Amino acid sequence: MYTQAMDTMGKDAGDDKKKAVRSAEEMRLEERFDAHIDAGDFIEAKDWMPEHYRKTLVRQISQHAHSEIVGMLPEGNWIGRAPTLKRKAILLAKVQDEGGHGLYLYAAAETLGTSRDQMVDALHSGRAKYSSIFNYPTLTWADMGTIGWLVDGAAIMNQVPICRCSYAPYARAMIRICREESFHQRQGYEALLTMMTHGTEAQKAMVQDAVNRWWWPSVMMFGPPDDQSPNSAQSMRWGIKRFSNDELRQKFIDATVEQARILGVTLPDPDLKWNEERQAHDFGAIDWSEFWRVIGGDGPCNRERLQARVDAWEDGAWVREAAMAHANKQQMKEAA
Ligand code: FAQ
Repeated sequence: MYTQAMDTMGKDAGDDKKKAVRSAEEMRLEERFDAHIDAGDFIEAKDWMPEHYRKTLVRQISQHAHSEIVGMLPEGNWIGRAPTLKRKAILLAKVQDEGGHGLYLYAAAETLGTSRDQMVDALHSGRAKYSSIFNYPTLTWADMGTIGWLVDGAAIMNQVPICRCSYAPYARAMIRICREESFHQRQGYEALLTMMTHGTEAQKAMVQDAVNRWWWPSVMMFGPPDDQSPNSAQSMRWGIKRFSNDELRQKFIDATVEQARILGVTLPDPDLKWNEERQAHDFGAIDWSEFWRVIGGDGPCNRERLQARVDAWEDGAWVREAAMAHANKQQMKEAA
């Protein structure tokens, strides 16, 4: 990419004169880049961008892609046990969508000059993160509805603003992803509503239990509090993030309280109450030690999730080899 070409030039150049010229040029490019950001313009893959902007995007987009791919696992666990054909078809479609989202996002990250193999390697070796939420187990069928309602609900709240992210390939990918996430959220809510309105007492209790287990991890999905979020200020300055972690968390909680009331479930937070002055809900203390432990690799299912991804990669080696052999054969045929 252009940015990398410039770096190479810098390393090869060696003499001070060339370095000074380069840095003046770089300052000019950076000023122009900042002006584009200030004007709300989109940045395309071929445009000049500061190295830190590129790295920040690769970090966020690849983590986002990994989250979609790892996020298929907790739900995949229930495809074979869905209670009806209709629910099974919906869950299959949802999990397939997530695979597709991962692919759009890997492709968006590739436009920044990082290969899919590099990103997958970073995931498999534990260097890359993925969303904390997918390190929790799915214990009952009600978890499927609750993931749709709360996890996809939180994902939409976070991701709709990314449709206006300053990096155009990411923003474009997010538009389609958000449309599909919206279906995901609705199907989850509808599945829970069915159980809460027509279900047995045991089914209603199963829904409440799932909500109790998923509520706090969903609230944590938005990331650490703003004063402990090292990336937020710069990402907001660059228009990668449009709202801070705490702002989005608050919006999610405010939107979800009414949905919980209609559903007839209790959110497991005794301190959750409307604050007239703030025109927002107050909520209880979040256990940030749990969040840091989970993203540090020690959540309930971290090892299992990573192992499942590594196994899938290794088991799929023959498919990649066969595809390469086929492509080579086609190429040789064409050449002949
Ligand atoms: N989990 O400075 P910040 C989905 C890390 S997709 C793990 O605030 P930033 C669809 C963060 O990376 C869900 N790590 O970071 C679906 C950083 O570490 P690093 C994924 C987290 O980037 C639904 C450190 O903490 N969505 O759900 C988390 O400015 C159902 C400090 O944090 C996205 O990825 C976390 N929750 O803000 C699929 C959306 N939070 O990288 C299946 C795009 C923070 O310096 C079923 N990403 N960290 O080593 C974002 O919006 C941002 O990256 C944030 C974090 C908001 C997640």
